[in-house]
Amino acid sequence: MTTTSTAASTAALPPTALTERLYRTMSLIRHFETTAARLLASGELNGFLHLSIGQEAVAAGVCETLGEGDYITTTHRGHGHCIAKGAAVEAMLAEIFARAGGYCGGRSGSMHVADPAAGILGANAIVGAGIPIAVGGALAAQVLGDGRVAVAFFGDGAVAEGIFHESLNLAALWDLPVVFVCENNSYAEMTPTEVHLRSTTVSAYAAPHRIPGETVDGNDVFAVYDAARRAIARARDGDGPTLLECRTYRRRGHFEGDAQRYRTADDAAAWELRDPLRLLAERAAGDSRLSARLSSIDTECAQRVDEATRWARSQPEPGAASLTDHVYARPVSSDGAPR
Ligand SMILES: Cc1ncc(C[n+]2csc(CCOP(=O)(O)OP(=O)(O)O)c2C)c(N)n1
Repeated sequence: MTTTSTAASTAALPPTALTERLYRTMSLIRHFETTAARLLASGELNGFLHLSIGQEAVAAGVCETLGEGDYITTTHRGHGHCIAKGAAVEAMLAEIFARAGGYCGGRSGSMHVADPAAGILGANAIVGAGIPIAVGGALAAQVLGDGRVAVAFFGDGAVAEGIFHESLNLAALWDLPVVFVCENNSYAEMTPTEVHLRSTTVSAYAAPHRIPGETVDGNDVFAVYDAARRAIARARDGDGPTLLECRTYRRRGHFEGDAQRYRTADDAAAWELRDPLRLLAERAAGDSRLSARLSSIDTECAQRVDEATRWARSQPEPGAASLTDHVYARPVSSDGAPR
């Protein structure tokens, strides 16, 4: 059973507290990523940055339906998913500053953040590789009967990987409590989705596994939230996995520095009008109190990221003495003693 709903919702706004929470999550992600981009451009940060600017509704809408103990896995473009799942922007920034106070002690950079305490089983730069880890989390939850569910976030590029299909097969066969969330941002690196996939929807891949598949407007945070809520409830009730495709658009390059010759100015302009924060703010425009709240939430998020940046910058580097910490294979001398 595959369904598609792409029209932006025109219904009345959901309760104010939910609207404000969803907006706050999206705004925090947006400020985090625009700040990271600025720091990279100024030369203060090193390494690669893959931003999800324009895609925040997927992270916010899905993670709003999860509890603290639930699991997620994500990709090289995972800042938003981690923040929405509860990662602190302070330790995230310290991580990409390569400081000891970061989530992985400054070793992971932007692409491999993990925080098992918050259920973040890891970002992963190998395309598709997070998907079976979420299936493993779901299997553990089923065996332990602890009521947790797992969400695998991945891009359309991962759908061309064998591991995506193996993971769906196993999860469907064993009715595992996992939701597969394809954040289809219209490109895999420089390749448009329609150039690397024959199917016109990713959700169609649910049918052979006899699980529900749904395509939603990934820029409408309420549409994402509603679909995710149904899928998570199904997983938690023991009814097995769902494949959810959220159609969205990557507004920045594949990585910061990408020349982006593969997109047209018209496409970029059209999607700018459908920016998820903008869409939500426009829907709130008729309610002056709510509009004012959203603006102050925006200011609070900007301030929090500014403070987090100052804190992260002040953290020490890991230090040479910790070089072999967390390294499992160590060099040994000819007599077997550690060197
Ligand atoms: C197994 C594997 N193959 C190729 C790559 C190189 N690569 C990095 S990102 C990427 C595209 C990923 O596209 P998608 O899954 O749609 O995610 P997006 O970047 O759009 O978020 C590719 C091919 C990789 N990291 N891992």
